Amino acid sequence: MTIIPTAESPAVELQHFIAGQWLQGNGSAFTSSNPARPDEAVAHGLQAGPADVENAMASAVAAKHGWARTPAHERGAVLLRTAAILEDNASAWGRELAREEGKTLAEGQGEVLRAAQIFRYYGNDGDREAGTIYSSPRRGEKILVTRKPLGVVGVVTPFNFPIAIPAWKIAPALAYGNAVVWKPASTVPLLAMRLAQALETAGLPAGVLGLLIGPGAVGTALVEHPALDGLSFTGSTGVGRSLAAAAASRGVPIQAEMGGKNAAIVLADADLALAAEQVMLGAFRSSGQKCTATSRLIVADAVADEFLDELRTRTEALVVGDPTEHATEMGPVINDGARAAIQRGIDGALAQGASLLTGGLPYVDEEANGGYFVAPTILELPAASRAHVWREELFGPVLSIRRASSVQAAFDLANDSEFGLSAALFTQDVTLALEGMDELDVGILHINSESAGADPHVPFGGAKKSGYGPKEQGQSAKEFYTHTTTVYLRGGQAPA
Ligand code: UN1
Repeated sequence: MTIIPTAESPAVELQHFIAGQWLQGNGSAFTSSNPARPDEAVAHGLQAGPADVENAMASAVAAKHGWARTPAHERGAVLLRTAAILEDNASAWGRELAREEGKTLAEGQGEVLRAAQIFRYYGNDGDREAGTIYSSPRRGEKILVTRKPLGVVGVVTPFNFPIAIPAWKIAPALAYGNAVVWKPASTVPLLAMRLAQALETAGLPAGVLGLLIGPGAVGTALVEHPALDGLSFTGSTGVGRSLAAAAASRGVPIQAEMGGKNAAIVLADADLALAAEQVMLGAFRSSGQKCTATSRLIVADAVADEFLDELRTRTEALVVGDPTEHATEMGPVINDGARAAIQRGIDGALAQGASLLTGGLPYVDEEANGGYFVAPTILELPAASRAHVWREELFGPVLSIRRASSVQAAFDLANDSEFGLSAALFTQDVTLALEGMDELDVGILHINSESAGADPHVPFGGAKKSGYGPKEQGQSAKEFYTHTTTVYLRGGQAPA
């Protein structure tokens, strides 16, 4: 296929970063496109193939020892320079992110700055503790627990945070001395190339980072590679489980962040205006394409009608459109397959008796140029309904509602899911907030704020089937990307 770039935004040539060089791939031809204007190519070229995986792994193996022995402060300096480059380019790269992923300009720029913040956090980690020293039961001895990198880690990342999720895997992996081979989602190659470019410019030695843009087979080849020492994955539950099984069969440590079906719970005493604003942001920011997005709402009977009115009004005021326009508040979803799956979920719920508060129909706009738009949609499910939209992650701007007759019923409904990533609880009563902390089976709980969001210094990850293996970020990242050596240290002379 020949791609003719538009004059305004020429398509970029797909390149992979292997052994410190930018190379064409040896896989099949691929074009990524703007989800708001699918006829506009963003990047095109050859994907990575098996020989590229071999080369990236071989150069990572060759580089890992030198990087592991580089002082943590020097490694940190590379990450701090990367942070500065991300900050300098936040506006331009944020715009590219909006164009290739579909989130808004503000979210795109915010995400590049968030990646910078993550690199800055881990760049400063050389100053933090590097192990523990214990006393020994034996005279003349101390016991030290030191940390060492795993070696070569694979990083497999999704489309929905093209630079922040890679940052929160790659920054700690590098900070703690690992070499990284990274396979981003092939729908967002441009931002992946930008991040690798930033690390290269910041002085990362050749081979310490490999970037392979390609299909799922590249991730499978990574996890099956005999030289791989660890794997960090974020994406769908199905892929996460099969990578986890492959990693386990080889004894390779894995962290897998997978789906969510996150509930917002609005209790009768909540500040309804605050709750409506936060639920709207949690459900529809980034078109609901976050594993932490609010996709279920449980509202106390006593305030349900008033709350839903408020929520509908705010939702209908959202400006949906081309994400590269400043006024836009919600863009498209990533591709046609995603849009079709979301539409099937909505249609299925309606067929099972759900009522539509707003949205639902395929989004039609003269200006939309065939973009993958879905209207922000709110569905109220009949009592006791466990429709597909209630159980399964649709990864789109769809919120399903059920009413609860008591606080306990609300918590039970929130826990009625195989997933347990995050939840948002709205109440002004500290007793009920404490109750929610005990009752809600989630890895992340927001009390009076939306269900999405993460910070680099605290653990991120889910309970139940949302996560597998150690959590991400903060101290958990250090624990995942290193192993410990327990050292029994005595002096070198025989006692007199
Ligand atoms: C956020 O809530 O800001 O894939 C981050 C995801 C999550 C990241 C969420 N791993 O959506």
